[in-house]
This record gives sequence, structure tokens and C-alpha cells, in this order.
Amino acid sequence: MSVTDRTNIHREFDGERLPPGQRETSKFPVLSKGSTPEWDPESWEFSVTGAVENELTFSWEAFRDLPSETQKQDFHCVTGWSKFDCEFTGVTFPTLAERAGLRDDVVHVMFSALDGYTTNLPLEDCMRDDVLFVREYDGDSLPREHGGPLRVVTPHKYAYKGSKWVNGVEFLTEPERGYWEKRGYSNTANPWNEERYS
Ligand SMILES: Nc1nc2c(c(=O)[nH]1)N[C@H]1C(S)=C(S)[C@@H](COP(=O)(O)O)O[C@H]1N2
Ligand SMILES: [Mo]
Repeated sequence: MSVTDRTNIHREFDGERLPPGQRETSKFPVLSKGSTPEWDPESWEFSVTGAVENELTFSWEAFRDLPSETQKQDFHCVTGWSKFDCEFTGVTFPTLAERAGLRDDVVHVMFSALDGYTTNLPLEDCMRDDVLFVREYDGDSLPREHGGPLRVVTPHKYAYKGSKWVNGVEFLTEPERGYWEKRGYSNTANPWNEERYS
């Protein structure tokens, strides 16, 4: 199986591999606003809505059939830890966007999740091949506390921009703010600029 190494994206942001104010950990801490939600593979549904040509819904089986790839990425949490060399397998954001067909007036994206979490990003921050809908971590199903069955990773942003337990993507014609973005975390979240709080 081929693994694409995306641990060099810090160069795009003129930064070191370890962003300022971060320390490297070999552990993978769990950070959730509440408890880990239950999910049922039979009834799980993922929806793509908003300013698209085709609104889509996927069953777990159908989502698993989408073309996926494996990447090595670094993970930066706003609370100060970074984990290097995470192996994530999943579907790229552009792959999904292409299936839905974006209208010309899309500028922003809102992700939603089984635990009621939401997070937002400008479209251009999503249309990168390193923004993944992840279902495997280090070759195994994504652990439930880390967002299984499906989560988003955003290696160019602090990790709160990556929704665990994601089950919806909405394409927006105007910016909106998600759960932490309304509660004082930075809307832009660039780790190499230490955009932690707003
Ligand atoms: N659905 C959901 N996604 C979420 C969160 C959450 O509480 N709910 N927490 C966010 C935060 S603040 C961080 S730092 C990362 C943590 O991911 P981890 O628990 O796998 O380390 O998930 C992000 N995604
Ligand atoms: Mo976080």
C-alpha cells in the first residue's frame, strides 16, 4: 500500500515542522467536548447539502466504497501538543466535492457531527488533497474516541477544524462559525501563526 508523505506542508506556511509554542508528544490524547457518541453502521448516514448541483447521502457501505488514499500527516492541537507521522486513510475533500458538484457561489463549508459539534472553513482551505475524511488510523479502523467511524483531518490547521464523528458537510454562500469558533477559538487557526484565540 502506498503512503503519501504530507509531513512537509509546514514549508507552505514558512514554518518549522513543529509550529511555535507546540511540543511534540508520542501519545495521542483525546479531546472531545462531551462523550463519544454511539453509531450504528446500519443507520449511519452522511449528507452533503447546500449550494451544490446534487445533494448526496451515503450509507456507511457507500462511503467506504469511495476512492481513498493513505497519507502520513502531522496533527497539531490548539492546547499545545503535536503528534507527528499519523497514518490516515480516507477520502479527500475534493473527491467528495466533485461528486456533489459545487455551485459557483460557494465560499464556505460547515461540517457537522454525531455529537452536535460543528466547525467551519473557507472553501479554499477545504479544497486540498490533504483534507481527508478519515476512516482508518495506522491501518486499523479509526478508534471511536478519535472520531470513528469517520472524522476530518486538517493538517494545515489546529485540529479543532477537523470534526470527529462527521456526518454532514454543508456548502455555504456566506461564512458562518462553528462550535469553538463561536466560543473564542480562532476562526482561521493557522498553527504557524499561532492563531489560537480570537
Ligand atoms: N465532533 C467533534 N469533533 C471534534 C471535537 C469534538 O469535541 N467533537 N474536538 C475537536 C478538538 S478541540 C480537537 S483538539 C480534536 C481532537 O482530536 P482527538 O481527540 O482525536 O485528539 O478534535 C476536534 N474535533
Ligand atoms: Mo482542541
